[in-house]
Amino acid sequence: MKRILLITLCCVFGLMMTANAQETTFSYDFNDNSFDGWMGYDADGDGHQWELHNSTVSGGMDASYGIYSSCYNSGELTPENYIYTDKAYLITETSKLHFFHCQSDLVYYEENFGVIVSENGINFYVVWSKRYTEPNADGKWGEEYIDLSEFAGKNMYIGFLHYDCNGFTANGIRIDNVELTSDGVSIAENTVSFDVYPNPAENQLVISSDEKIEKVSVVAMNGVVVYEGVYSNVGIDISELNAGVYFVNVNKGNEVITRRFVKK
Ligand SMILES: [Ca+2]
Ligand SMILES: [Ca+2]
Repeated sequence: MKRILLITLCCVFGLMMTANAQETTFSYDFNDNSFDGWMGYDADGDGHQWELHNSTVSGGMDASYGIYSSCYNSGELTPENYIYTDKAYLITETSKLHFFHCQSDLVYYEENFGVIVSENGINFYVVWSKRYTEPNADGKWGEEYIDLSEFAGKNMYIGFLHYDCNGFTANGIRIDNVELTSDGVSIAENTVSFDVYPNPAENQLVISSDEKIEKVSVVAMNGVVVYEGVYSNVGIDISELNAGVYFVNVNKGNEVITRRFVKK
């Protein structure tokens, strides 16, 4: 009964969102401990879904929240857990889904998960999947860029599926810092000679450019502007920022060019 209700809700949502679904990018670090922008579906019906965690074993990659789906919870589970955007995004020829992933246990590591897409928010297709055959080294996260260009011109719901694994050999999968990028919108084209270094950076972020930079801003993944001002050649002091992914925006005429960096 629950399942039927959820699918009906998705239908309504899908129709509502089609009319104004023209956004081409998003980014989520989940550090606000919120599923805003996402929907979940417990297809195996065991009551366990994707959750927000911030513990050292099941939390996000930046010592804060990430999303987590378990294979074990007081007993072995066989998850089929969906999480996906609550609206469809317009996919372009350059659209990529960028994210990080890590197993929650170095012994029970045999997770299987995939990237899913759907045109209607009901029928999802796995466009990429990964089965861990060995754990990521302790503390290291895998990083993926999934090419979505085959869906260019379509509005797609995008998400993750944790499936085809169990609590006898796996414990849970962690995902964090999920972004949909599309060149020319969120990530500038590579022809522009402008870059930031070092990357990752800890204290000082330097911008290299063949033109004088006038105005610069640094934006966190949740959209909050953490620095705005004129740029001096010594760089931007980022020592007070929390660890995570940020974007540097530089104004060039009427254009805003963006680069991404990681704060250690
Ligand atoms: Ca996070
Ligand atoms: Ca489940």
